[in-house]
Amino acid sequence: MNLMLKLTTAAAFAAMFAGMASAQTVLRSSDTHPDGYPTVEAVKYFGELVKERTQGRYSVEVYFGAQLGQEKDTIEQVRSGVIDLNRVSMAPWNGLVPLTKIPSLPYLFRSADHARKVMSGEVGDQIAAGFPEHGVVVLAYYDGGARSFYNSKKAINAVADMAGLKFRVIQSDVFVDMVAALGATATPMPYGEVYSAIETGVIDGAENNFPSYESAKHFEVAKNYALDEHTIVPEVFVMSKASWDKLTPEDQAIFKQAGKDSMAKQYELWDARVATSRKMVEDAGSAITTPEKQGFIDAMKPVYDKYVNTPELKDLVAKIQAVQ
Ligand code: GTR
Repeated sequence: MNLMLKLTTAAAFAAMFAGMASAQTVLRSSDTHPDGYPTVEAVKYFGELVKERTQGRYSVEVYFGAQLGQEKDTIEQVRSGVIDLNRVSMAPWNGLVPLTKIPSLPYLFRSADHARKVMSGEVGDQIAAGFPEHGVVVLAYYDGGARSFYNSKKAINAVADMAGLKFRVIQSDVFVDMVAALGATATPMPYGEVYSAIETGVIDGAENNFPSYESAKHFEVAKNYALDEHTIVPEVFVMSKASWDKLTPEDQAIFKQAGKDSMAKQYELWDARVATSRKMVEDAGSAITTPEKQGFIDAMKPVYDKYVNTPELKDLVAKIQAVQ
């Protein structure tokens, strides 16, 4: 090799390594769900967009399957900046960000479409505005699907059948009160403990959408699934404010846009997964009932009286209901 060529090669390598050194900030993101679950895949897609649009300066590593802990713990981690990103349900934020209680209310959204429209519009922005003071910035809302009750004891055909049953709920007062209003008992508990709690009879069942009921294998221990569809709680994808504040305004815009773009992707994956999960649990022997819904809706009045208790909150509920 002649000297000139040697020098150019060395310079090229030096530039490459310098580039690599400054290139990648790998952001860590948590999710309770297993690999392949629509929320996990949507965040991976977000990561690809960010990587492409920042020319490789940022990338995202998704720690799925609760590798970094249960939701409540990972919420603390993202708030304090220990992790950069987190995809969780909106319900465990209910105790911190007051407005998140509203989309967690039973029978508020008429359909998945209604929830998607509301959350991607003005109401979604209004709710997102309450997060930064708790250490995070909202990048996206995803579809959390309709949640329904399932149990190991009996088929539920009407509200009266709920009496005396003990259900695990997500760690939120709204959920505890909702179950109490239905005549059952609520036990708040982390998601990862539900399977064995049902198996050992500590609780009779839980409530969730088809993809969670299927992927967490709860269908193996609680075969009676009642399609009461009491809530459609949005999922929320947040970034630690500590990590967000390190981004340039240009990069912040890239992250925001990538979050928005990942929403449509999640919706598409979600719809497909609801259908395959439902089929899977039916094939595995779950008995799905469609209980009389009006009874469930009527029973929720005390929950609305308790949580929609100011003119502002009443306005927000009315605004959500008015979205077509
Ligand atoms: C799922 C949701 C999770 C988690 C879980 C739960 O539907 O996607 O983020 O909140 O429910 O019930 O804990």
